[in-house]
Amino acid sequence: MTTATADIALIGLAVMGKNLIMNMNDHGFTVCAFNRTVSKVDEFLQNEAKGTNIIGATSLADMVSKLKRPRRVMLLVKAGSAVDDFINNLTALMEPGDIIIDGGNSDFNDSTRRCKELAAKGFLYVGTGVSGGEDGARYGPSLMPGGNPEAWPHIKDIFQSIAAKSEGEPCCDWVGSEGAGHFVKMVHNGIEYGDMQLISEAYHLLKSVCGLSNDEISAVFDEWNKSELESFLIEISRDIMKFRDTDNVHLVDKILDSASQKGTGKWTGKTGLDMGIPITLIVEAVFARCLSSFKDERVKASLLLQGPKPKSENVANPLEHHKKLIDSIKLALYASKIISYAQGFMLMRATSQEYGWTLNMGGISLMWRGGCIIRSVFLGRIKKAFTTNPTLDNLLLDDFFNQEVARSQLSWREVCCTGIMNGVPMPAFSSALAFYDGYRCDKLPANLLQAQRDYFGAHTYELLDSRGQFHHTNWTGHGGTTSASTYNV
Ligand code: 2AM
Repeated sequence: MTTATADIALIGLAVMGKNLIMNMNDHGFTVCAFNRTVSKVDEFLQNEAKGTNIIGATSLADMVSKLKRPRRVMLLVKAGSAVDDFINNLTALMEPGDIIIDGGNSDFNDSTRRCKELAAKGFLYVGTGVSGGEDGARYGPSLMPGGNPEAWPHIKDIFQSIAAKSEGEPCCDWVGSEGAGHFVKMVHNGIEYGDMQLISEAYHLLKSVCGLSNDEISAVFDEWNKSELESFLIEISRDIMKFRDTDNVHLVDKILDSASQKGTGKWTGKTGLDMGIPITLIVEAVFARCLSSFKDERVKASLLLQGPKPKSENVANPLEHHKKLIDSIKLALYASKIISYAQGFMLMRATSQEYGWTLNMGGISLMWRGGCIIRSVFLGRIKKAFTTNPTLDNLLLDDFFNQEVARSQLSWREVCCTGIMNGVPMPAFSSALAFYDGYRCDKLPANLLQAQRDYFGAHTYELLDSRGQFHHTNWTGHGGTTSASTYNV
């Protein structure tokens, strides 16, 4: 009979899975490795895992027999049916009280379903976001676990040990119930799309309007990385801008300007639409990638469609000459980033309320503070805002962020005008500003919208002084007085 010696089993020996196993091993846990293609277990044991305490399994039954109770099994396999198949096979071999963790990029709706299905059979399900790429998985990822809360005490030690640390605190805490972990990871990815788009728009302006060279842009990013914008994405952008290919030409200039996506930004956008939350910046970032993919059409259009073209004057020292504009671009990026996070947290708050997850907002900021792609100093500030006021309605209402936007906004407006007058597209900068102006507007033109809806579709309207009561007007003097209740526009 096999002795149960392993603390946890991990299924899925692709890059992320292998690195997480190595990380767990470094922290003193005995891990049993398994994979659909079983030959990869031996390969792993004979290579990366050689000389460690990692053990392997020859079948799922063998793997289960090697686990201490309650058994903990983590899946890092392709999202979708592979997860369901493994869950079905595992439940036939495991016992109630055992824990199944999905660390893949699963849709949070699937995780909610799995959590409920497994709870009905007595199993504890966890869906966890894992961020930080290969390096993060190996040396400290950001982990966002959610699901059945009864599982947390049994996995907390392993998870918090292997997670990245920020100021001594693990970038991992319990996120909330059901699919909350994968939901928070999805929003993280959406925000990542926004951050990347904002930096790209700054790059476009620095290059086209200020006429900076790649090395000069790298120097600007280096400066920004010593400020409130200090973050992993600014840091890598600095390094990318100065990176030269083997022929000494900047690699960035050779890369096709057509961005692809794996879908989590799109999922975030869809969830925003479903929940009625205006995450405009994330959605614009997704659409900017879509537009970029029309490369051939854009090249044709560039020859036909009229509009201003940025004039990059030939000045001796563009960094000095455009100092004021460069500083303004930085503030425009900063203010837009505040809007992006404010929108992301609005989505998390609304979804948390809708599903009764009680998401831990301060904890989420800390989980993103280190280990993941959007890690930044800025997230420390967000954590502070939620520590001061755990029920904060909107990040923009926090004193610090309110003042930061206030001090940045003139520059932000000037940058948007400059971009528009030079024909440089800035969907994220400008939609962030439109959101800000909309959010702080006590009277929007939606009264006219309601009147239009009532005029053509009898959809009714409320009056300023009698909210909650719905009225219909016969605007034309002909037509009926019956209001519409069967369809909506
Ligand atoms: P493989 O090595 O046998 O292909 C990432 O692709 C990981 O997910 C790999 O460990 C891969 O196993 C696993 N995987 C992908 N599709 C799978 C499926 N349909 N069933 C089981 N495992 C799968």
